[in-house]
Amino acid sequence: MSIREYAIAAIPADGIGIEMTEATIEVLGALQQRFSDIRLNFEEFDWGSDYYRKNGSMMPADGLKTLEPFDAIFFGAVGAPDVPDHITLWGLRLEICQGFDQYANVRPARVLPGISSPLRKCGPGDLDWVIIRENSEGEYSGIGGRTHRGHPEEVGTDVSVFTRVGVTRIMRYAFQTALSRPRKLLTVVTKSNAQRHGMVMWDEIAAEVAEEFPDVTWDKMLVDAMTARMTLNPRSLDTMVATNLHADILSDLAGALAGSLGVAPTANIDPERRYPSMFEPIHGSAFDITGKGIANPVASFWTAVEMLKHLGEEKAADALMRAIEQTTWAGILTPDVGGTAGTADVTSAVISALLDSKVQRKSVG
Ligand code: GGG
Repeated sequence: MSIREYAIAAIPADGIGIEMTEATIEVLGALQQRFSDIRLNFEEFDWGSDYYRKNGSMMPADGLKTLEPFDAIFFGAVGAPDVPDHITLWGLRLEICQGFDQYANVRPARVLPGISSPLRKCGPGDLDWVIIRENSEGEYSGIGGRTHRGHPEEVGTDVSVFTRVGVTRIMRYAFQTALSRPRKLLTVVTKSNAQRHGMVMWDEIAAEVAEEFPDVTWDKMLVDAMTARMTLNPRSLDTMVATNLHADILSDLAGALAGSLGVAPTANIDPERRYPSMFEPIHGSAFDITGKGIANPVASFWTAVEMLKHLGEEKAADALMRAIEQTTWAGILTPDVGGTAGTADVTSAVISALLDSKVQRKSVG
């Protein structure tokens, strides 16, 4: 039997990110018992807010160089009550996403079996979306500044930068994603009524790229109207593409409508595979519940599914997703999705489902 080995850099970082990453590595250990031809070699890095308090930066200056040889990066969460959010975000997560040009941020959202959406009459199958977030520019270009600090005439600017290269490549990725899904449906989200330069360019580039994908049905929405459509008519949507900021906001809404941010995964992808891609749950560090043993590990486990798919391990990815669905379907749920189970209960249940081949054969939902 030939063994496929992968080097994975784990960066648990802050708050519940640490507990979630630990639980995920445990589950991936069980996965390797079941799929003995896969070996995931984790190396853990202690970067994050604690590292910042000791060293004055969220990661070492040569952090990207250290990460570059890995096959993938598994990330927990960033954010700490005593460190400004822009320092934690820019110093670690964005440093990696932008440094490795992970320009496609893929955010699936689905109502899992056994989990209730806050929307009336919205069960599994009624909300099954993929949000593609442009992940390298736009509102997160980092360009801007402040002047006359503390004076009445103080000015603060954040400049959104949209490039033809950046928009075209994310648009192609989004059309490709839509094409790969059964409904072949894409909604392009902008705010081109108010933002009359970069967003109008988005609309134009969407129309150009659409010509390359005649089998994809697509439409356009303004981001404000999109929030209403997601809430009132979830079945009308499938794949969506939006700017860095718009998609960040829409995907929090998507996670909540699917039951909880505790079940929402994400993948920061370099589609050209020049650099390692990074996988993380959408949720942040959740300091209010850190250390209480009640955080929902499903987002992190589903994130591992996305990582396995990216590594080409489709069979293992499917097996893990089925084990997660078997667990939610059985009602083993943390409090954020209406249950009384703890992180450890959900973790053990997913491991049992993974290792029980009878469960694997049963279809769920
Ligand atoms: N695991 C995701 C995470 O830690 N996110 C922290 C955060 O503040 N993200 C904001 C953003 O990516 O725009």
